[in-house]
Amino acid sequence: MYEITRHPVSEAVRQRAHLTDEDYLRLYRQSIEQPQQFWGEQASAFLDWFKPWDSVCQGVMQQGTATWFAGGKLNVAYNCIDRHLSARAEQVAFIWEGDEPNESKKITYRELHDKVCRLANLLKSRGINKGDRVCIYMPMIPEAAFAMLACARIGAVHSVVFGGFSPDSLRDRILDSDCRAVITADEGVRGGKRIPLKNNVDKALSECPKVTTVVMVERTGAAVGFCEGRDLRYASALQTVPADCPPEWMDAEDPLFILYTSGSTGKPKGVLHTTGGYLLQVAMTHKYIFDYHEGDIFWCTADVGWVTGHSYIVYGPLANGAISLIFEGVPNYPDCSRFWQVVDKHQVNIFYTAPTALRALMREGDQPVKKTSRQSLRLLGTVGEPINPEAWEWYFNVVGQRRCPIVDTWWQTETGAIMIAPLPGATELKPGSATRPFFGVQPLLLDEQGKEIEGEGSGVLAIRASWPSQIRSVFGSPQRMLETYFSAYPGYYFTGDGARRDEDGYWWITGRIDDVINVSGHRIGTAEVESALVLHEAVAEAGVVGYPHDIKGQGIYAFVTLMATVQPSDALKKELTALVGKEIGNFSKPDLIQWASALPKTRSGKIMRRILRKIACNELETLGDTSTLADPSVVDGLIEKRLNR
Ligand code: 6R9
Repeated sequence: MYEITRHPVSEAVRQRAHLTDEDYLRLYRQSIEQPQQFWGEQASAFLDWFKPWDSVCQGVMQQGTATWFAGGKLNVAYNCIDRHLSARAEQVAFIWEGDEPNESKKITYRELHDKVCRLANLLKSRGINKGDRVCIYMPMIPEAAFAMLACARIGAVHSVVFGGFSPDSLRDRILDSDCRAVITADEGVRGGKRIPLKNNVDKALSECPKVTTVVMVERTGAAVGFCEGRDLRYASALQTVPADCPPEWMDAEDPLFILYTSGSTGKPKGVLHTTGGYLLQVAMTHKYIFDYHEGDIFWCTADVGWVTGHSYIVYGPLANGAISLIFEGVPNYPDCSRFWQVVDKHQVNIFYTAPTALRALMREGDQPVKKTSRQSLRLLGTVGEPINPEAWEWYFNVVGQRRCPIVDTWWQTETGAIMIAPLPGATELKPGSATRPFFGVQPLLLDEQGKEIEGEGSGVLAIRASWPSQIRSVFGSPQRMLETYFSAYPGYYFTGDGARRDEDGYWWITGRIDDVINVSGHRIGTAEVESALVLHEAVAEAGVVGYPHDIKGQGIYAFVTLMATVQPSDALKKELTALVGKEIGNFSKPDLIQWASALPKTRSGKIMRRILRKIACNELETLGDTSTLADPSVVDGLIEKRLNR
């Protein structure tokens, strides 16, 4: 067992922080005991409203009817841009650092306003109106954020699809949310490689007849297909529309965006977020958890294709008038000093990344870090998966020079904003623990029967009551939201994560307990990978599970049964790996493929993933009861040929 060292709040951090421990305890109590008053006050303090709300919070979470600030009118782009213009028109909103170290630029709030208004007008001129869906498939360039804000300005609902997704995945998402327009780039650039985004869009759109507009940013100038009448070149098209675009006043409960995420069953779900509650919670968590102060330079390394990029590159920081850094590249290009060189170059104060990146960099030793200064850093954050205490201590000691508190932030696409995390000026840190709940968040532990576990213990992590930025629906299927999140443990929101609460009431998230694998912070449903594998004519059946991986957190382990007439070969393994890449995206390719003469099944024919998981994790002592299997001898064969020992 790794000895956990406690890290008390240092005097310097406490002095500067917005909130002390007394503040936290007082405000947390108020947020639970008088939520209407608490959130009403916060909503007035953090956001500008065109019209006040009728009620702060109404409805019943577990029936899918919770609303926040209903009747209130506001606009997200107005709150993120226009209202800052009087005081900070010339202040930088975004710093962009390109893939190559010699490429960067700054965008002021005034420029941001101009770009967003023009793009909004361009979308309107193409018949995109309030409530219409727009797909954004972009590399990490400022135009990705402009596109999101332009949609928000006119009340269009954006659906950002991560640029690593394949044409087929892109097509499925465009069709599921019935998008009318796509905003993309000719190519993306990442780690010195090109990503053919426009070609992917063209492939996807061959089966999406309702998309009548494609706006293409020219990132590299590559020769790509161009469909007259449908496609527009971003830079020249923006010149044809006016720079003035009044914001559409939205109800607090009008949709803001859809973001697809993987679950244990079925195809990815379009998680729907709305306007007022979402913006409030991302703004508040950004200010208090990252202890953001005026003028601080904030860098979240996530991609805007994931929820972390939505909430902490774009919406949270801009709602607070912050300076937010957008990075196009990767941690190890041109070399593994890049993150820290960017920190020095732009004098970053707050840095937020994923444990998988830290583990990969840690393996390269301290030298690439130590050759940089990092004196500007004041606070560090992590998100996406559990952080092991060793990586935490390395982050703290080497990267942060023992000066910077680390905020380990637990949350999900469905929660919209951070739910469990320390407040830097208030919370004593324990490496590996996300510590305590944010205001208004009531986590609890349940046992397998759904009974609440009091005090110390381990179980299923659930949430008791609604919070402002919670998921409102699964796009197109409100019923699916109820089934996925509110039926497993009636009365509560079910997170899909396991957790432990320690003697101090601190929360330790132990990872997914459902059939979701977390690979380098990317959520992947085992069912999605299995569906991709069985598309191959040589494959009879596939069972996919996660196993511990030193760098990625979890790797993907596929057990594959071939058709009787097919001979296994390494060439076939390569084909299967490529097929998954093509069907979903390269980030979901299996790390290990084991040929299986058969899969362990119950007598009713269900694959026993529990047993596959034990074999993949090399945990043979705890294999459990195999007597209920249709053919228990199958297991011995799989154990004998297992690939992870
Ligand atoms: C924000 C984001 C959500 C899943 C979540 C959990 C894991 C996220 C974590 C963490 C331990 C943390 N997760 N943050 N596990 N400690 N600080 O990542 O959203 O992509 O939807 O993933 O990620 O398993 O359920 P999303």
